[in-house]
Amino acid sequence: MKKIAVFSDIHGNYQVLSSILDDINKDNFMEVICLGDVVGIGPDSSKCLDLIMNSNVTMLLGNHELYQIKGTEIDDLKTSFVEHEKWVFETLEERHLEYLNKCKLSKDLLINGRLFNFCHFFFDDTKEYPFYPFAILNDGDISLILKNNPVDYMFCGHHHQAFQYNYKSSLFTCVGSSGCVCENTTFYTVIEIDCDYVKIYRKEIEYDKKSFEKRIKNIDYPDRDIISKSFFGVNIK
Ligand SMILES: [Mn+2]
Repeated sequence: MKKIAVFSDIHGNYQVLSSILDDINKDNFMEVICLGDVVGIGPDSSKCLDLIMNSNVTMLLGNHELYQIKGTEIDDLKTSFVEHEKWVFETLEERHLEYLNKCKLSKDLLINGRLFNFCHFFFDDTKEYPFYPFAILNDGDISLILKNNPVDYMFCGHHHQAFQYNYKSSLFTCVGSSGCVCENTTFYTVIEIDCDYVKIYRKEIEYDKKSFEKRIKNIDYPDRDIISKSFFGVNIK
């Protein structure tokens, strides 16, 4: 039996990322894949990227990484979001940008005759600007994408709420955001692959929410108060 671990949308939550990687390291995974959006929103983009860079995680790019290496002009962002992304950029070092420039948009794995595709959100390496701006897609859009990319299993992030969707014989799984969580637990997705079955489930783990709260209360950055409440359930005042 082969096992793959997948997580997405850490969004600067260092405490979540370190808990996930600690838990993953206790087990035996053939591959660990991060579906992007490690940076932005939360307080610790730079620390999170360092942790990813020093692990054996396959890092795929999300829109928030693309804003950093290609510029926010690639999307249709509100002015306040642009200010936020500028602040993220200021926290990054040259080594982070060099690393991100080498990361890919998607990854295919053929295991036991089944084709698995991983990407942040329907990104396509063959197109320069795939699916910009990053609109929320409806079921019809997802069907069309699966029709044009006939894989057995597709895993994405981007939407912070996890969901699954079937199109013909393809199963689409949005793993959801591991970093933007309001409780003191987070999760990652485990894929078990054997000759006669594929099992997909979520592993819930605890994380140090207290330290995260302390951190976000002690740093100021564009949109922090509203982000803190809506993405992490932390009231600043
Ligand atoms: Mn995203």
